[in-house]
Amino acid sequence: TQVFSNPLPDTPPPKKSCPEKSPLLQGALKLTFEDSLTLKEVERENSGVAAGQYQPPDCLAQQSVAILIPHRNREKHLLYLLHHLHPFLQRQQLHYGIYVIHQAGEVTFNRAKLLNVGYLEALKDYDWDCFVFHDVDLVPENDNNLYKCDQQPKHLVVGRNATGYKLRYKGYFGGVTAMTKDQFHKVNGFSNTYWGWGGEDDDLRIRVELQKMKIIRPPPLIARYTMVFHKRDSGNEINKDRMLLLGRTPQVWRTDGLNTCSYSTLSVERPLLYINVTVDIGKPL
Ligand code: UD2
Ligand code: MN
Repeated sequence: TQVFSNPLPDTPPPKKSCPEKSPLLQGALKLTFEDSLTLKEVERENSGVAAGQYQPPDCLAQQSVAILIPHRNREKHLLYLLHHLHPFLQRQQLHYGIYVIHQAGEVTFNRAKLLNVGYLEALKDYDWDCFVFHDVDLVPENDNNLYKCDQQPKHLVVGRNATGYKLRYKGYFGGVTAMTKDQFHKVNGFSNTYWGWGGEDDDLRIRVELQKMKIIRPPPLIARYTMVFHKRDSGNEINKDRMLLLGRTPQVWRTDGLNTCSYSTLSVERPLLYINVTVDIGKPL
């Protein structure tokens, strides 16, 4: 008789919290951009990911993080990003989900509105602690650049290859940023009114400052990215109204943002490595 046997042999022991600093981090990484890379290969490399989500196998992640990627017509960039980001986030011992928010149709691109949609849609899946707003073409070069949220909104791109790894200007808040659910909610998200290239990142900075929050950044040697080379996309022409819009932000932020983000979700697909939300976000007024 097995007097000392566990009465519930199938229940795994409760997991301990993951450590403050992951033992898996490697620091500076060697990035590769092979022309021949395929989605099948990236799927094979990431067998621990299911339906776009991952949990560390032996500890409880400190944060649950939704990565939101605005996208249209950049399939190759998405592949490179998935290839690098999955192992990067796994080494950080995060519970994460990767959302690709795909703008349907040919109307002018609207990065900021897509990110609002991503936030709203991701919260339908899970009560994420932290949101990382992520350009599809930026690949992090150092895994000490933690995709976790802090007490203040965080800007993760101090420098990138094309700009000599220097902050482009004081207050720059583009590329990759991390905000908690509450921080993003407090600023009413992004503006929905920036169609085409530029301005939407500065608008978010203004919203953050209006709430007396302060943008923080990791050290420059860590917050480094490679941007895959690209030209300006067609359908994302420079937004000539951006300066005008930026002047109005203090007056309009309460009535332009998450609370007025109207869209129709055309599909939500869950291939292995990401959640693909295809959305009709309408057109400029
Ligand atoms: C800068 C900012 C970016 C944003 C943009 C102005 C950096 C590193 N990035 O990027 O965050 O503020 O200026 O809007 O400073 N996209 C598509 N398909 C398109 C067009 C855009 O997927 O047809 C997405 C994609 O995720 C891309 C992002 O929008 O990375 C920003 O567009 P970009 O890469 O053309 O702009 P860029 O590099 O000047
Ligand atoms: Mn870019």
